[in-house]
Amino acid sequence: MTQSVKHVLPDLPYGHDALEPYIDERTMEIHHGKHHQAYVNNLNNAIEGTEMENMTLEEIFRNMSQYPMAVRNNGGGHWNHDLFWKIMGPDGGDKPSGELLSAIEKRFNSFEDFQEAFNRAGATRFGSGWAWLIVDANGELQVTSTPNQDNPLMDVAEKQGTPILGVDVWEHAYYLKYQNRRPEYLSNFWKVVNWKEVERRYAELKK
Ligand code: MN3
Repeated sequence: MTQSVKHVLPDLPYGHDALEPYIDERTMEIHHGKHHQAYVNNLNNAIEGTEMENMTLEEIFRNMSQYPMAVRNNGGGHWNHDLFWKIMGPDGGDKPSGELLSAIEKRFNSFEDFQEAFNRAGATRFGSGWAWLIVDANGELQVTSTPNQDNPLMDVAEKQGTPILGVDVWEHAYYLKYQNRRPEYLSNFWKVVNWKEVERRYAELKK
């Protein structure tokens, strides 16, 4: 029998104040320490004593429609935030380079047009959710968004693929600093994107 592994809250790869002034310290403390921790706890409770204890989240997501809503919401919540912390950083901003930049320019015409499409996906996602840059099954870049804590790895997603960049547009991600100004939060998000990590994920998928 395989040993079941509890999911754990990953450490933030930087300090809570590292993304100031674009994302404020208090928001990061609550978002990581309270919201993400709750997804992890609720996920562990939801999979306890089931076959899902011995599966990776990616394996569960592939057949998400067959598993309970609590696992979809909290497993998605855990995976999505884990990605989110890693694709941001204090040395972020600017643009990607190399193959990822070429692929973005080929697919979206220019880096600025890509940013516009991504911001639009985030701004027009009604209620809570995420905007994504994904690599689809054909290796093509796509911009998409999902509701709640869904993500494009799930079989329930409209557009499927592997996210290499994502932004949380739940109000808890920006309300303390930006109140209802989601577009301003989205435009400042670019100042903290860790493109090195996004490029690494892209290269991994293109192997
Ligand atoms: Mn969140």
